[in-house]
This record gives sequence, C-alpha cells and structure tokens, in this order.
Amino acid sequence: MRVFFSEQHRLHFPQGELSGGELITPYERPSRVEYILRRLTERGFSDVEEPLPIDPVALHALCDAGYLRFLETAWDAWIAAGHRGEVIASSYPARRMQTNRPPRDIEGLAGYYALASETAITQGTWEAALSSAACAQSAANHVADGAGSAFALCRPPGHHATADMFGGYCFLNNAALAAERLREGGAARIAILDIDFHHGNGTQDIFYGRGDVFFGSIHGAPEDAFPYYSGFADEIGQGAGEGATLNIPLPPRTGYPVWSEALETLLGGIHRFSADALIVSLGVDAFEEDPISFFKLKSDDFKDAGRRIGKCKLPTVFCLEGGYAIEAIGINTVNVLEGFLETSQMART
Ligand code: SP5
Ligand code: ZN
Repeated sequence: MRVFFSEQHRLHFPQGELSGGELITPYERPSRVEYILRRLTERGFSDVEEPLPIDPVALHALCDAGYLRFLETAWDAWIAAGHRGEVIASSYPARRMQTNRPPRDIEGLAGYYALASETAITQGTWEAALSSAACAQSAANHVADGAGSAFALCRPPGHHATADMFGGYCFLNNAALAAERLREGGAARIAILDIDFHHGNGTQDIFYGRGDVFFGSIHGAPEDAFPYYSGFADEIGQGAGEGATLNIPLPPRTGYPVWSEALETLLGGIHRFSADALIVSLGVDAFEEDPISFFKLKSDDFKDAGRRIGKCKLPTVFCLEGGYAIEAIGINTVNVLEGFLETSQMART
C-alpha cells in the first residue's frame, strides 16, 4: 500500500489549544505522524511518496472562496492588527445573528469562519493544510489509476472542516477532496466510512444533499462528545441525499463488541449503496487510552476493524484523522491498514 506524506505538516504547530479554560499544548501535534511513520517502516510499508501539489481547481470547487482567502491571510492579518497570540476565534454568529455577513475585522472574521475555539491558526497553518489536502488528493489519484488502496498520512486532519469553517483541528476536508477526485476518476458512487471517535460533521455537511456520496460514521454521542451539535441518528441526509447519511452515536465506555456491531451496520449500508470506491476517515481516537475520547477499543481491535473493512473489496483511500494517545497511534493506525490488506486480497501496490 502506497503512503502519501509531506514534511510540510510541520509548518502547522500551534503553541496553544483552548481546553478547559486554559491554553495547553495541542493534542494534535507534529509528533503524531512521526510515530506513524516509524511504525509503517517497521512493518514494511516502504512505499512512501511526496504528494503532487494541490490542484487549486478542485480546492476551489469544494470550498467557499472567502473561506480560502481567510485561511491564506488570517495569520498576517492577525499580526498586522497587533494581536500577540495565535489566531483563536472568540465571537461567533450564533442563533438569530447574521451568518452571511463576514466582518472586516480579523477577530470577527476568525469567529465567522470557525466552528470551535480549540483550533488555533498560526504562521504555517495554510501551507500545512494544503500539503495535507494534497496527500489525500494524490492518494485518490493513485487509487483512481488502479491501485487497490492508498494511505494519505494527512496532518492536519480534515473531517470537521466544512466548505467554509475550520475547527476540531481541521482546516480543509481531505476526505471530501479524495471523494471528489475518485468521482472524477470514474467512480460513480463513493462511500465514506468515518471511524474517528468524533462525528465527521464537515464531511457530512459537504455531502448532505448528495445521492452519489454515502457518509457513515460511528462516534461519541453528541450529548457527551465534541462536536456536540451534529451526529444524531436522525441526521440521514436531505433531498437527493436522503438515506445516504448514516450516523451511529454511541455512549461513554463503548467497547469493541458494540462498536464492531455498529461498524457492520455501516458496512451493510455501504454494501446496499453499491459504492464503487471507499474512503476511510481513519481516526484511531476510539482507542481506550485516548486522552480526549471515551470509547474502549484495544490495539488488536483496530486490526479486526481493518479486516472487516477489507472484506468490502472496494478500492480504498485511507485518510488519517484523529488519534491522540501518541505512543500507540502508530500501532493502532497501521493495524487497521494491515487488517485491511489481509482480507482485501489486493497486493501491496
Ligand atoms: C480530528 C479530531 O479528532 N478532532 C477532535 C477535536 C476535538 N476538540 C475538542 C476536544 C474537547 C475535549 N475535551 C475533553 C477533555 C477530556 N479530558
Ligand atoms: Zn477525532
């Protein structure tokens, strides 16, 4: 399985994450990918490639133009305004306020384009987000060209980002870009399987009205877990997309017996959808030792999950999402890939 990876991810390393009223060292930090790379090497995944530069046409087709301009210029505007910290949103267009009038002031603009305040923008965030998106795009190209699977080692992650909002450590929706690329590559129907602990609100939002892209997610129930305001079981898509969204929220302390049953339900949905290709939003924060999550999966469970996913026998792009138990993130991530390869019966191309 080819791995797409860019060193440019390092350009995004905010110093602070707003958590419990404090600024702490971010959970989503550069060393995460170092652990994954090390494990990939140990396990013989030696085919690691730099992605091609992002295709700007695809990016603009997916995202709001004002949002992209904001991401590109936010840091400079913030510094020019005299702010001394990192770009952190603090005011939001909440209920009954104006949600369609981007302010001129950069502090207002940050909240206009944010969905949460834990995620800071810093000097290299834009470049890093582009490189992460490029990994997803190149991985999708590789699969569209006939490879059975590919792993986009995306950092920063993407599944919380909508076409016009950042947050949840995400800026550009890597999985959505991969889906659109597979569509262009000839796959008529795409399934996105999101096994990150958190609901992939951004991916869901992007495809909510679409009948050609299925989105299924297992996640911590919104009553108890970020992003709190989406991921309910009655969110099923709308219009042409009705029935093409499937959410399975699960309560605190959910272990593998219940989690794997939910996975089978999603895989059944993907089968009935008759997908031509699969994208896995691969977060491993369902792990029992994850510091910000509450599921109880063990490292071996990730291998079993990979085996179940491989049985779909679909061309598959894996995009890295979350996972914050850093010492185990390599083992857990690569376990999914290895389990997948066991059952998908596709050679490591
Ligand atoms: C990609 C991804 O996994 N994003 C997750 C973003 C979560 N951000 C908010 C986390 C709030 C966690 N608070 C729980 C602290 C438990 N000690
Ligand atoms: Zn997550």
